Amino acid sequence: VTEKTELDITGMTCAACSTRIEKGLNRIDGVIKANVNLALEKATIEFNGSVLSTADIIKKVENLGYGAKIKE
Ligand code: 9UX
Repeated sequence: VTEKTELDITGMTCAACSTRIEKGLNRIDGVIKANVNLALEKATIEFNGSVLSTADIIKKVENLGYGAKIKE
């Protein structure tokens, strides 16, 4: 099942930050497409919901050193 989630990202201060997060997320099994917008401090992720959850994605972002929460 393809799911889509939008996250608010904190802690990004330069363009390489957003690239790091994008690459880190795109490397994970089950992530179909991750896009990180530095200016909007937002990440959009398409993923296979039977492989991983939004919580797993948030953990990955946190492990990379940034903050993430589900966009309200
Ligand atoms: Mo830029 Mo971000 O030098 O973790 S890559 S601040």
